[in-house]
Amino acid sequence: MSLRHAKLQPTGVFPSVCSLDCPDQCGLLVHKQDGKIVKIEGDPSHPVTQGSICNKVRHMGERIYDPKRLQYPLKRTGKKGENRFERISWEEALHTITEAWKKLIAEEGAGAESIVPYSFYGNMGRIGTEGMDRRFFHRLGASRLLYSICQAAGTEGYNYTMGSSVGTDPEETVHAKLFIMWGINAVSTNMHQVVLAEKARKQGAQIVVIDVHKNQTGKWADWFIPIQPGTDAALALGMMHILFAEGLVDEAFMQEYTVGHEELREHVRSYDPYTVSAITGVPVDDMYRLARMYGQASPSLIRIGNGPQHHDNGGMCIRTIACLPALTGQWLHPGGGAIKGNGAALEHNAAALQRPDLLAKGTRRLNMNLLGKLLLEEQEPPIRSLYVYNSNPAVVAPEANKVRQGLQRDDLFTVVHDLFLTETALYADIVLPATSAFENTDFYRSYWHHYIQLQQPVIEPYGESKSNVEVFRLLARAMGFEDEALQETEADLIRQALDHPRNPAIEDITYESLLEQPFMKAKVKPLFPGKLRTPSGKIELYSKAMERKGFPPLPTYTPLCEDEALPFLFIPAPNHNFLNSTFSNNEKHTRMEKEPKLHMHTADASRLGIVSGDPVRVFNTRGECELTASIGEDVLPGVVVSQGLWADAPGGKRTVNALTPDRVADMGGGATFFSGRVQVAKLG
Ligand SMILES: Nc1nc2c(c(=O)[nH]1)N[C@H]1C(S)=C(S)[C@@H](COP(=O)(O)OP(=O)(O)OC[C@H]3O[C@@H](n4cnc5c(=O)[nH]c(N)nc54)[C@H](O)[C@@H]3O)O[C@H]1N2
Ligand SMILES: Nc1nc2c(c(=O)[nH]1)N[C@H]1C(S)=C(S)[C@@H](COP(=O)(O)OP(=O)(O)OC[C@H]3O[C@@H](n4cnc5c(=O)[nH]c(N)nc54)[C@H](O)[C@@H]3O)O[C@H]1N2
Ligand code: SF4
Ligand SMILES: [Mo]
Repeated sequence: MSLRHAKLQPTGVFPSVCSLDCPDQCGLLVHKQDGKIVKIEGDPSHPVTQGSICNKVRHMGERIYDPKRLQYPLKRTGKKGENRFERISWEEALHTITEAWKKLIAEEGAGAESIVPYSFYGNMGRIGTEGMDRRFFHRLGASRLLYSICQAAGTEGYNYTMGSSVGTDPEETVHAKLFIMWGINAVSTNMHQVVLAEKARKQGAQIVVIDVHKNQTGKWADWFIPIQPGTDAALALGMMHILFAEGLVDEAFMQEYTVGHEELREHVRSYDPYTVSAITGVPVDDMYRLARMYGQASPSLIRIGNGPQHHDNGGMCIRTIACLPALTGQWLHPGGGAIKGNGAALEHNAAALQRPDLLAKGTRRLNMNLLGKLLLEEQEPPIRSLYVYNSNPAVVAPEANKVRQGLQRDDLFTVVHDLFLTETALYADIVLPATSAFENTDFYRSYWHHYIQLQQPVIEPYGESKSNVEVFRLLARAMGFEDEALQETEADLIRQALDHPRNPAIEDITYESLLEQPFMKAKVKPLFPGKLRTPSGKIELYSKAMERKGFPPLPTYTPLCEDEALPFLFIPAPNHNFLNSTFSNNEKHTRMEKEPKLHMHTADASRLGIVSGDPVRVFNTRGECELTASIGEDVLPGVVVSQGLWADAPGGKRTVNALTPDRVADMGGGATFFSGRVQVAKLG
């Protein structure tokens, strides 16, 4: 089955890849009949995902042909947020946008930096998400964005320890004897890691889950360890204390492959089990049991999730957890070690793809987590235009009320390019219809497994919708930019991106080879023996780089920042049937989720007179939100958890991010979605 010309064939089964922001990046088979997608299933020949896919994508066809999908460009006719638009032509849309931008660029006190692109990974295709778009905005001279909303804090933290986003090959994890799923709701967010762990379990592996919420993943575990939010670094340090004290460390490995193990040994003396238990809420006996389990099982794998790093102290927390496998030498055992992400192993030629040479030196960079504040407070130069694609900030960004207030500004010229009239698009001056990934050419590289995959168009563009790459080519032309780089084809972009002599692991992977086989495995070498990308080339238990930046050089527990003096820490996590806010506008998916719930401990609920099923108001000074109480023992007292980024009309009350702080985390400018405090009251 060749990928070539799939879109020209009305009927057949075509290999494809899931475009969503999910580590699994499944191989798919798209069934087509009379030019339309009739079924989407997993590709059984994909070595990692092996034919199984999640419910979300099994029903993706409904999203592709959803009557609500945008077919034409729109122009706003009512007030911002009012949902009154009229159809316009692409010509008019492009003209309106580029005229507005040309005016801003020429205007004194504005200039090109007054234009701000805002995007994330609604589609993981590299040329559409961090390719032609970057080239265009570099050339335009627009402000740059700090892409910090997802894993920025944890990535910086992990890199201090390990040098880059590299870890265990997930395919090897079937050999592990112990899995610690640390702050990851893998049953929902990384289902194939669960499948692999299940295989290992049949060979005797134990599965431990450390989380603040006994969700599906906690229930699946052999041992669920509830922890106070934001205290995971203390638990990891307590484990190290016991590992050193009981001689459960691999001295030879530390000697050969780490720096700072002697300093660390001294340092963790103060993290005794009693002190750590008081911080984390994990009983002393459980700490001993966990540390001994970890010290004795081999291979053991820590799957590090996003939960612990969406906190004020998230960077340091991940930096700390990432030290554990070095103490026990697990990196030398196939299947052992840790996976936070594997993005760097599959690194492509980002400079060739994004062309930073088109960028003027000193162009400002704005942290996407501060969007609301940036739009509302004075900036130099001011923000006068926002171009949103691959993202839905009115729902996904912290301090949602500020974001929406900012989007209301009459002097802000907003363009949104999306498949749907999202909550954000309701505030746009111009809305552009986007193709789905099945209508595009792009390449995909997982941030978890080691495969690179190609997407060739399977169907024709829906209505007048266009891909990101195509829209940026058109915008470049309408701006009068003559650079060849802004007109190159998808195939050109992919060829340039995959030509990366610095990463020999992908040397055999080219656009041409991917046309013949939809996925190819990068030849990633084991990390050890070998040199890491840390300054010393070794695992840095002691980091001089951190010291220079003003961080403690050794892994350290720092408490969460003071938030409002309210009784509950609020953890608004993702859910099973949406992908961030994607699918929240689809009835099948919302029906499967039933309703947006607030999980609360029985003791807290009875004090507040709340029972399961009660509508509750969750609030703080940032905003409020209305959810349905679900009472039990799945969260600790003092913690409340919601799941899912639910859609909302303006004035609606289901936006959990109305409550989340826009403080930035200790590292990477990261988001602190899970470090805000709230009060809860029964409604009505
Ligand atoms: N079904 C589904 N899959 C998804 C997504 C989705 O929305 N839905 N989103 C995708 C994206 S963009 C990402 S980044 C990943 C995220 O997926 P994960 O890495 O699983 O991250 P989260 O779901 O944000 O949080 C994981 C867990 O951390 C817990 N947690 C919160 N605070 C703490 C803490 O302080 N300590 C500990 N130990 N646990 C804590 C939460 O209760 C939650 O169970 O999933 C991707 N896959
Ligand atoms: N409270 C809370 N907030 C969170 C999180 C949390 O755990 N809790 N998680 C955070 C995390 S980890 C992340 S990654 C962010 C994710 O936030 P976003 O990246 O904004 O993710 P989505 O909500 O899925 O929105 C993606 C949008 O891109 C559109 N899209 C898809 N494909 C294309 C395309 O090819 N072109 C264009 N132009 N548009 C396209 C989709 O239709 C959708 O509207 O949310 C963050 N927000
Ligand atoms: S969302 Fe994740 S699990 Fe579902 S099909 Fe896509 S890659 Fe696979
Ligand atoms: Mo994310």
